[in-house]
Amino acid sequence: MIKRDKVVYQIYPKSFKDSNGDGLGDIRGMIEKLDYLQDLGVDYIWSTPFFVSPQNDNGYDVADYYNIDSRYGTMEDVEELISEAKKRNIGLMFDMVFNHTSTEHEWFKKALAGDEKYQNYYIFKDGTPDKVPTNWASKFGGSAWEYIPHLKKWYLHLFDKTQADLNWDNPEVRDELKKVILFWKEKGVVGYRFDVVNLISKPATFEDDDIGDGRRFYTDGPNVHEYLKELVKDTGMEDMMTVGEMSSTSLENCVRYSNPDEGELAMVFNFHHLKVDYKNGDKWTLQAPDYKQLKNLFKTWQLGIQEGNGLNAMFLCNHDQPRAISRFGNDTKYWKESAEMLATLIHMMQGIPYIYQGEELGMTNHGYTTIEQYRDVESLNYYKILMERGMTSDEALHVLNERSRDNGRTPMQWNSDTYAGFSTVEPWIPLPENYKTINAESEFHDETSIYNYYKKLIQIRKNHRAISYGSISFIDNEDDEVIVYVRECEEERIVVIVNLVEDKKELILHENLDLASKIISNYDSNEVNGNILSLKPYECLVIKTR
Ligand code: TEU
Repeated sequence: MIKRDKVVYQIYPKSFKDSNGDGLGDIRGMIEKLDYLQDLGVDYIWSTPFFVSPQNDNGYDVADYYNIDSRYGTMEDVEELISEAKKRNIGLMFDMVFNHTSTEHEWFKKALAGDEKYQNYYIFKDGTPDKVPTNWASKFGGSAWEYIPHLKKWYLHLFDKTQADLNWDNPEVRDELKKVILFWKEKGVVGYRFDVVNLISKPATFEDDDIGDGRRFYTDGPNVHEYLKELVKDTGMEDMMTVGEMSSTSLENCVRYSNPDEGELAMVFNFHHLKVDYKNGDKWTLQAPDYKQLKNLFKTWQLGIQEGNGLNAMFLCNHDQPRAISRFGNDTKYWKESAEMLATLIHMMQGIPYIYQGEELGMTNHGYTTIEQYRDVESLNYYKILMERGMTSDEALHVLNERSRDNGRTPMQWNSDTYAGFSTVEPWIPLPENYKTINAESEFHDETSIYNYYKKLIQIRKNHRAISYGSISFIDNEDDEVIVYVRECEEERIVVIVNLVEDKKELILHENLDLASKIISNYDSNEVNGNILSLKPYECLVIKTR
């Protein structure tokens, strides 16, 4: 059973710390910063992949699951990272990209060479270049199929064409992937994040999608639960720290994925709350965040997962998302208040909180102004697609500035030195200008910093059973932009009040709150007059009532 007083820190190695002066983050850089993470108080590190890869998708295009890409370091470095982290009571979770491999993987190369055994490791369809098997779209733009003339076959790639989808219906594929899990388990890895794992089970027949982009056919597919149960059982992962990235999933499926009685995963990431600023559900059509929808989604998923005895992985940032403070807060006028409000919202809810590197510092979006600054394959594809749809370059760059995954991939801001202390040379991706003021060194010893606020939140989770193990219920109020929820266990009851926006609010209280029992707030003083709580911009308040 997963201990629920734990917190996970996500590292994107390429942007975390460069130890050898090549402008790329690496594993030795991660080792250098373990003391920082120990001070923050996190219990696990989820590292995104550093396996052998051509880096078309920064490592999510794996060419060898058993070896370390030399850009990041060596196997000895990884073994040292695992052992040094363990000395600091930090467990390592590795990122398993099992929906697809790189087309540079030896399996795919053998398939291209005509080896039918390995062609059945992937999803190939006989055909002619003029007739694509289905009209499905790649999530990175364009068709989800690529034609191989010398084989007279198409292969499926839900992401980039250099990321070929694996055929999970083939037991040989499932056995290969179990061996990968066992290899890293033997090395001391204590958990796994499974990349888009709810996409692994494809339909028996492939047909056009006349109402969508094809995702309804392969998302939470026909055998996904069976395959997950088999993978977990055959590798003994039942009690490990496992989390599934569930793309476009449903609450019902997430209960099944994460209810311990099902024998699948320990917890799930869902993304519905990170689409409230997608107009008509389209990532590349901007709209202001719909806070009413955000509030309702958190309530629905918190209560639904609780009802089903599942477990949410709670997060607002990761390597695929813009920085939450720029997206949902105010990263200038209310930089500190909004960063701390968003952190409180997430960390006081039911589930396991995930901190993405730099989030604890209040790192913001990049503010790029030219396409040459971008690196992400998805962003570069959509720059072209948006202009093909009729946008000017400036209009497309404005959309990228809001939506690009590169917003979360700028180098970690360690100090105000040149290159932010991330590297001694120009990093692989440009830094935002604000690293001179937003950095770990300027916050580490400042008791009032965002960094030290995160430290307090992590300790609150460990010191208050109502937060780690308590139930959750929501107190409805008439304001769509104020969330009030209650965390409760036998020993204590804690009320969490969050003003999601910059407007001041007057909240009618349904009970007396004794500010002397305040646990934390992002403001030094809070104003209660009778049964009215006056909320300042982005004000949050966590208060014990029993
Ligand atoms: O992401 C899945 C995915 O769909 C994300 O790319 C995200 O939902 C999308 O960019 C939103 O537009 C996982 C990894 O986290 C991501 O980094 C990989 O690029 C992707 O899978 C393919 O492995």
